[in-house]
Amino acid sequence: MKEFKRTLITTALPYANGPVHIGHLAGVYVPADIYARYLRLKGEEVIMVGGSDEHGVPITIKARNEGVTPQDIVDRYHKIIKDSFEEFGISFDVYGRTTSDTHRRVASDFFRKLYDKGEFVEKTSLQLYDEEAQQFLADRYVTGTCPHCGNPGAYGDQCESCGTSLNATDLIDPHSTITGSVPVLRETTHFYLPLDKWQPELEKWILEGHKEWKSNVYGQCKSWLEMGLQPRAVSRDLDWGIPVPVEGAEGKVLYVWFDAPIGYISNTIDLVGDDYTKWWKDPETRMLHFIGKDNIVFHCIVFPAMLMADGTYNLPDNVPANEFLNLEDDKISTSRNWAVWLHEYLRDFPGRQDVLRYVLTANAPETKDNNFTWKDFQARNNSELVAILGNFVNRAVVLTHKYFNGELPAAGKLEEVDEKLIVEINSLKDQMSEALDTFHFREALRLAMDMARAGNKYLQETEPWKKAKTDMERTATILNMAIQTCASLAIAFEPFLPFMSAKLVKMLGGDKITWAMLGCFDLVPAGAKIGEPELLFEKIEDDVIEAQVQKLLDTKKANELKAWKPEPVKADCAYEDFEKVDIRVGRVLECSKVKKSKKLLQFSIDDGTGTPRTILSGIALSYEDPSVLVGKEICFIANFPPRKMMGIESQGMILSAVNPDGTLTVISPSADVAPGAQVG
Ligand code: B3M
Ligand code: ZN
Repeated sequence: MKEFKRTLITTALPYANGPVHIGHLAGVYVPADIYARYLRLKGEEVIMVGGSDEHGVPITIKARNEGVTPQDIVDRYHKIIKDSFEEFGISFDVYGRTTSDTHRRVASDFFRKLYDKGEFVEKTSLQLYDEEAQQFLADRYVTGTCPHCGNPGAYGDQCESCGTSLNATDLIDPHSTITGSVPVLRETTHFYLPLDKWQPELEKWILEGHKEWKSNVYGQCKSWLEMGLQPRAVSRDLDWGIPVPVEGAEGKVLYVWFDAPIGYISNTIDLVGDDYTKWWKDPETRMLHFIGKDNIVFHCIVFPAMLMADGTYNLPDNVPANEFLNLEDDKISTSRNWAVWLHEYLRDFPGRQDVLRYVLTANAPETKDNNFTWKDFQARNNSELVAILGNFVNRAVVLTHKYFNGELPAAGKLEEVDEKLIVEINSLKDQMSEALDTFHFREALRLAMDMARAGNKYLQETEPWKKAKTDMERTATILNMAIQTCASLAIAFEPFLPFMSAKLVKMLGGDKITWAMLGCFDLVPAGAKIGEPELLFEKIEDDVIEAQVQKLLDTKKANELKAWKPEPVKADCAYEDFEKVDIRVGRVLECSKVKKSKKLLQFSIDDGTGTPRTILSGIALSYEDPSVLVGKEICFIANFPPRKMMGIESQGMILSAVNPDGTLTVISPSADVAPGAQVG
């Protein structure tokens, strides 16, 4: 493997048109942060560069919908996103934004250089144009009927009903979402990056040179290359973005995917000034892009082609892209509000950033899509963080206080069990390093937890609480070993749980930690004052989890309601036919579940005749407690022929409404009515 002097880590720039959620954290920012922290612990030269992506059409649409400017939108969300990352300990060296002056200049210069070198081709095509608004319409600004499924609300780039990707010009009956007018086709000229020109070089670089890339990344690149690359437009007719720095191109801006990756460069410049060349152009620097799978083509093909066209930059050494994280078995979706938003998590679980970092890493979608559930979150907190890691550290610290007043005793002669612990921690360390070096963070975290398990096993085997009755010298050695193990855990977990690690380092009276120290059993000197025992993690109770699950159920319900449409009206029914049906009001005298039936409720109804009427109704699933219906007035059909079900004769049918979620609600008159009254 090639040796490098330093590492430049970049993380995908999230669009500043909404807050960030657990999917972002799990897929990109936590893995990048783990890696950056690990390299720093190893004493390597590293910077981690991030920022907000503040251009693009969705931002202008949001602004238009809210009646504010795009700048207002990105100012608002840039702050929310930046704060969330800070709160979660994502250790950016710089977190910039693509509306900064530096970025405008750098992106503009980048484009201009390629233009001057003749790296673009100009092509004229027909695009939809809104004559009333006097502007070209980005795909998202056009709606119409999907030619595939007939959905009347399809967008110019995609039909959300059948999932087909579309061209705005494919839509039947297109409308501008700005003015509602019917767009016309007009010619426009754009700058294209001829990716086909770079195809041979890209093939050689990726397919031959980077066989070690993750299979999901390599595979996606391979299939793009096999399809054959086409020139890509890198300018747009829009008024939000970086102006195309070419005479005669007024009204055109750089395509958001052209300027966004240049944000990595401009944010580096904001951090280190002219020294950025060391990070971007010195072949002894290696560059890593942490991204989600939907960004692979841009980071492995488009941006590298841009860098090749410039000719002075390094190409990424690796792009460890992750798959997606689902939430409770459903795709995370901003528009459906199906997400755990970081700012909301922080409000609901203050001070528990590490717990989420832990769970997201343990379930990281490294090789396939993965799932976050609140039950699993609770289980991992309670039975791993609390019961294994927290418990071990707590026992070691409490016992040191109990038997040695919190002053670390010196270790005496080591026994076999002690040597075994040292060997085990060091072997786990080696395995961890290997996993971290190859971006297998789930595996590395599991190994770190195995260190805590080894600590617990050690205490179980050596039983210092028993030894203390007879042999204080041996007790001293055991507790020294246990506290040294705590110090190793503080290091092993630092990349994953930085808040816990800092707390633990402080508790042990430590200062600076390094990866090299991990596994050394002399980190805490004899005589050191160990801090008061403090719980590192606390149990999460059922009601807290239930509240989160309920919140999601409410969201699901609200979404169903939003998506719900009433059934189409049935074919005409003659009045004479309707007249045949005898609908009455009755009062419920008794109502209970029919034994051995999931669906049936048995009603006894006062129908005004003086003899109670029995009616069976298949609505039990909608009434957990049928007694709530007793005393209520309901409507029923009185002249259906009697029918036997489960051995009971039903004399009619209760009327109920079908709700959007499929549950049923019985129909009641809006005021008291005499039982037996006819409805019609
Ligand atoms: N903003 C897309 C995304 O957030 C885009 C990434 C840019 S990275 C240069 O998924
Ligand atoms: Zn469709």
